[in-house]
Amino acid sequence: MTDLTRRKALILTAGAPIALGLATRAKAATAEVTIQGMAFAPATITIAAGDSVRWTNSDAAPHTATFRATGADTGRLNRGDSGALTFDTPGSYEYACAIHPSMRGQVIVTG
Ligand SMILES: [Cu+2]
Repeated sequence: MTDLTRRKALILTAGAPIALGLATRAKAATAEVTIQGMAFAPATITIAAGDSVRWTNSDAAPHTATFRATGADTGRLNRGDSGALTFDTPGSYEYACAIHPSMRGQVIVTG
């Protein structure tokens, strides 16, 4: 083995854990919820820990996705606006529109 070859082998070994870490992170997904007709669709969405949910408002009325228990909030979404939140901890999270409290949804985060 020449010095150059040995050096390359060491670099490849050292790089492997970094590559695995990137692959794990690349799996994180974003699930889509549409807000239309004064309702969240789907009303219940299931994601994996580390994933995000993006809400997009298709109504003329402004809406939010507000999680009272955790304080997470998309803020006010006007027509055409989107807001995303990331969920790192498994659990069941209920939310509502802060402007129209009868509009309710749920995010289920699996481990
Ligand atoms: Cu609303």
